[in-house]
Amino acid sequence: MEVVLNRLGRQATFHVGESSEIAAARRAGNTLARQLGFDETRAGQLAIVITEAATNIVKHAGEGEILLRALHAGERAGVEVIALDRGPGMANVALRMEDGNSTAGTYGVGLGAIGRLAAEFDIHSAERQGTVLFMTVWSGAAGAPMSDWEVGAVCLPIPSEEVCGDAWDVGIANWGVTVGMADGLGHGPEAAVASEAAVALVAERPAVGVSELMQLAHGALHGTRGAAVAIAAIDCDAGELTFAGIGNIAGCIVDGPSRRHLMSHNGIVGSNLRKVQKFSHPWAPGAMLIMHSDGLGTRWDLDAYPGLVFRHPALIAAVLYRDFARQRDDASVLVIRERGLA
Ligand SMILES: [Mn+2]
Repeated sequence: MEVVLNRLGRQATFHVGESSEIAAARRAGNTLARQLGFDETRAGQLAIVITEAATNIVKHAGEGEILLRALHAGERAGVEVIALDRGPGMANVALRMEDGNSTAGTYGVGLGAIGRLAAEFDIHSAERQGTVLFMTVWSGAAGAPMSDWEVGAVCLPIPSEEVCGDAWDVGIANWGVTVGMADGLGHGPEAAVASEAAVALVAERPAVGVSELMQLAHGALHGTRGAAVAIAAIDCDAGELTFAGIGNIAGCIVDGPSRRHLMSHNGIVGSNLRKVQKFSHPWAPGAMLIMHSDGLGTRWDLDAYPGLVFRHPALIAAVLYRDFARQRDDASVLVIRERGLA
C-alpha cells in the first residue's frame, strides 16, 4: 500500500498553558477524528493522547504547544499529535515511561498511557532544553501503516494568519522519493495557492527530475504571487541526491557527523527564473535530508541535542521549529530518511 505522506494534512497549533487550553486542543482533536471517520474507540484514544500530552506540558513546563495534522494512507486516516515544550526536560526518559515513576506528579503515568494508546510514539527530552512527543492514532485496524520513509514536518502560518503560505509534499518513485518545499510570497491564502501548486507537481510527478519539475513549477505558478521552491530527489538505487532550489529554502544532508548544505539560486518561481541548476550529492542509506523555509533561522546545530538524530524525524522537525522559528513568518521544516536506518 502506498502511504500518502502529506496531502490534505494541514497542520494546526494549539498553545497550552492552562486547563481551558487543554480542552480546546482535545476538542480540535475530536473534530478531526469525526471528519476522518474515526470510530468512538479511536476517537476516545486520540482524546486521551492529546489530554495526557497537554496535561504534562502544563504540569511540568508551564506552557507549550500541541500540533495536530491529519494523515492519509490508502483507506486509512490518522491524526499526528506533536507536543512540545521548553520546560526542564527529563534526565531519564525510560524510567518515566514506567507507570507511576515520576518526580513531578503524573508524568510517568501519562507517558505510559500514551505509549499504550498511540499507534506510533516517540519522545525526545533533555534537561534544560524541554520535551517533544510524537504520536499517531489511526482509524481501523491496530498499528500504523508503514512506508519505506519516515517523514517529520512542521508547517505553520505566521500567528496572524489562518492559512500557511509555506507548503511541502513528498512523491514516491520506485527508486526513492522526490521532496518539495515552497514558500509563497507574502502570507495567507494567496501565498498558499502558489506554494501548494508547486509542491503538488512534485507529489504527482516525482520521477520527472528536479530541473524539469522546477521548470514545470515556473509555468504552473505564472499568474500567482510566485514562490521560493526547493526540490530534492533521493535516488536510493544510485546513492545520489539531486537538488534544485530557487529562492530562500534551506537544504541540508545530515550523514553521521557530516553536514552538506544545498545550494539555491536567486529568483522567484512563477515570475523571475533566470537559472535552474541541478546539484548532485552522494546519498548514503542512513542519511537524512532537512529542508526549511526562511521562517526558521539557520543557526541550528543538531549536535546541541544529544540523541535527537536517532529519534523519529517528527521530533527533529519539532525541536527545530520550537527553538528556531522566527515568529515573523510562516515556518516550515521537513525531515526525511529511510525507515529503520537511523
Ligand atoms: Mn518565508
